[in-house]
Amino acid sequence: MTQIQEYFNIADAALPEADHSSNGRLGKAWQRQLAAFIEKRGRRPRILMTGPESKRDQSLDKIVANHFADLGFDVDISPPDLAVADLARLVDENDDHVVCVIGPPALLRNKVSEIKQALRAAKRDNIKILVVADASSKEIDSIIKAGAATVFRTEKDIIPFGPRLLDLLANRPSAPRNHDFYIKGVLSGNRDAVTRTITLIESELPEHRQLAKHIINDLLPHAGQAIRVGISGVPGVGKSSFIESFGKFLLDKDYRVAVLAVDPSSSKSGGSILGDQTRMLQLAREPDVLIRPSPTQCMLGGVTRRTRETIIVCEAAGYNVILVETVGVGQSEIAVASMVDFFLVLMLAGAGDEIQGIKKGILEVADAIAVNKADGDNIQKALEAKQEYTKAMHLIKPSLSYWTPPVLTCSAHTKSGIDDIWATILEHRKLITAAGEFTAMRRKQALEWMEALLDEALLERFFTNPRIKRQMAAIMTDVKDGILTPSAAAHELLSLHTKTE
Ligand SMILES: Nc1nc2c(ncn2[C@@H]2O[C@H](COP(=O)(O)OP(=O)(O)OP(=O)(O)O)[C@@H](O)[C@H]2O)c(=O)[nH]1
Ligand SMILES: [Mg+2]
Repeated sequence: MTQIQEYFNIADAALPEADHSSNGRLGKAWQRQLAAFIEKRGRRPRILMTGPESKRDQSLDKIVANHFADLGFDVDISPPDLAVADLARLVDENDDHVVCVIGPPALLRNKVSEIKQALRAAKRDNIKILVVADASSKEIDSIIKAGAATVFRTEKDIIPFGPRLLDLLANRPSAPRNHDFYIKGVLSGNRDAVTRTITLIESELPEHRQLAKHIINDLLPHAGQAIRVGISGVPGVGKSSFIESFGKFLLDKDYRVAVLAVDPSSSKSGGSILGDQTRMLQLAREPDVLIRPSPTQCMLGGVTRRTRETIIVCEAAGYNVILVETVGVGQSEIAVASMVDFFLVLMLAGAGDEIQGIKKGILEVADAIAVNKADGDNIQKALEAKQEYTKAMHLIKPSLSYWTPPVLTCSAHTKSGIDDIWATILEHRKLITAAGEFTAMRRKQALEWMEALLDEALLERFFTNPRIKRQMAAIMTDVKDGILTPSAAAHELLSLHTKTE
């Protein structure tokens, strides 16, 4: 499904000779119900996956997460062994609609019952618990008795269950719609108000967007004090593990840390597996840390607006270091680099740039590079990689005359090098401030923010234009059938947009 189809909710089936292989499993009925859900609530259904043990089968987690993403859900994955009380808090903070527990059947009855109690204690007994377990009928009975709404024997049973899932979703009890509730709450650092404001920012409902816009305007004067750090690198380089160690290091220095995860990867159905929290066990428990993975949804360019606004909210709430994790493949890292003060790129030893899939563009925006996993047998290789990257960085013209991005080594596991990285970030801030360029940098970012808002607003105007909405599917079909050339079609759509009724 293309982004445009998704935006207009045009199923492949609506287009003749469509290739159904990509999302053939999703029935039309499900697509309609999902679209109705999104239209009503302003966002996709969001599910929190968890399990009873640290050694839980992570590959099964991934498979199940993918099934839910295929169904159009946004999927959060909790750290393993998270205390149930923290889990109940996470449900609220991520604004999940439902919980899914995966694991060996023998452990599930107790786990489900504990989660049930914790949700009740958190006044969220409206949240239903789904279970995926290869259980016998007897075990299923006991898991249901313990409080599960339904048990899927295998992950394959989830998709056929489809539309009935929507009946199992519960909303967070609604907050007052008044803007004072949010402003006062955020400014006093109230997590409930902070996370609710972020949900408003992520919502596609016009009334939510309107409210969010006013809130952001009023919070802006209270924001801007934090150190904003972007952390990028290819999947598996250790970004989340690094954030876990780095975040802990910052907490020990009495900083309050907000972690935002921007992940542009989304499945064909538009659902996505959100920056998973499995590697942030310690941080997820800390009261002075806020971790918020953000769904990308379908709105083109939306990531930028939402992340910037979320940064403002976190700063106004008193978080003074903001860490933004983004995958270094695609465009998101460039967007993130333009909204942070310091952009750190993590690298692996023993792999050239090409192998790592890192583009030159990402090195151009890096303020420092850190070769991660410099531990055990890998230390020597990491030091060699450090030399290679140092050479490579000399070929790139630095954006600031007084700052040559250094190449460091670190280990998220042993925590070596973490302090050097923080010292580097502080040094950068000191130099850029001394050069009188810090304010200029933030102003430039404000300009880029305005441009991003403009892009988004223009796209939105176009896509929400009723004439375009009416004609889009037919015009797409004509292009597919070769009746209309792509440029004629684009021209026709644009002229529909500018035409006055
Ligand atoms: N030896 C070693 N392994 C590490 C280190 N940091 C991360 N890892 C391992 O690398 C794997 C990937 O770590 P993540 O933190 O999930 O990596 P990520 O970059 O966040 O991955 P994505 O979110 O999928 O893009 C895990 O198995 C980690 O345990 C490190 O410093 N040393
Ligand atoms: Mg990660």
